[in-house]
Amino acid sequence: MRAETVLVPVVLMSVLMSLLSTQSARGQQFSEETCTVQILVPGLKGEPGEKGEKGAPGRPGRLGPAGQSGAAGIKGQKGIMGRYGKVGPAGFKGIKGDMGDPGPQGLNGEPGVPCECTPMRRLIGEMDIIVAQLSSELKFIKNAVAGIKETDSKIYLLVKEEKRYSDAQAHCQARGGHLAMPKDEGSNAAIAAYISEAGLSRVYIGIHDLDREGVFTYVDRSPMTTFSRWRKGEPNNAYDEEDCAEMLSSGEWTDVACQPTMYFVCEFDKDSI
Ligand SMILES: [Ca+2]
Ligand SMILES: [Ca+2]
Repeated sequence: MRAETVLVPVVLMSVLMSLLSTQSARGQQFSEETCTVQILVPGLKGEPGEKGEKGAPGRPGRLGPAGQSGAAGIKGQKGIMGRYGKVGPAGFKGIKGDMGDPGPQGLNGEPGVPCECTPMRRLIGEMDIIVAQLSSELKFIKNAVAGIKETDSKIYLLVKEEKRYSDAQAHCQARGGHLAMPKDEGSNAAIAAYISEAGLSRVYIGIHDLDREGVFTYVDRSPMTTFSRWRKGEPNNAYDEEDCAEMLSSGEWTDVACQPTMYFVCEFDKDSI
């Protein structure tokens, strides 16, 4: 290569010189000098160089294609038994089986003693009465649980059982009280509110003139003094038969007959409970 690079300008110079000499000789008849052409021959091949150092590692090649599936392996040994599964849901109840055959007849019993029926009947009758009383007590307690009304010194209980006046008073007395006796505005208002809140219009209260017509007293026979809430035109002893009293939801009193049944209000002293 280096020999060729050096040779090119030499060739160009030779050709140029040749042309100039040809130009200057134009006019003359063919120059006595003939054109000369130099022929360049490359040198001999040099000795091989020393071996170079080892190059840097090449870049990783591309990902090769997936290999073919391997042959099936040999079947493994049987595994150990797994754990118990969870308990399943309860099954449906089965249908009732057929009734069994009747058993053999039993032996005859011992002869009975003669029946003393009269005392037994009396005992049963007494038990019936006790059961009835207990039922009545239970009803009373249910009423009491349903709600009572109280002032500083009294407890009032509205009994939602329709009774005649005398039976109502007996009912209250059997439980340590008596029909309500409003003796001042506070107690009268409390009873009236009780009636009104219960959605009732009238109840028996403990006032009557059974002992002496026209002279009303409280059911415990205490006299009426300064307080009263008679409705206008009452008491009027209508039909000459009104000896008991009721309270309206307004708190007013009227005298009424004692035989009709209606709800009533019992009164209990807090001191005696
Ligand atoms: Ca009367
Ligand atoms: Ca009346």
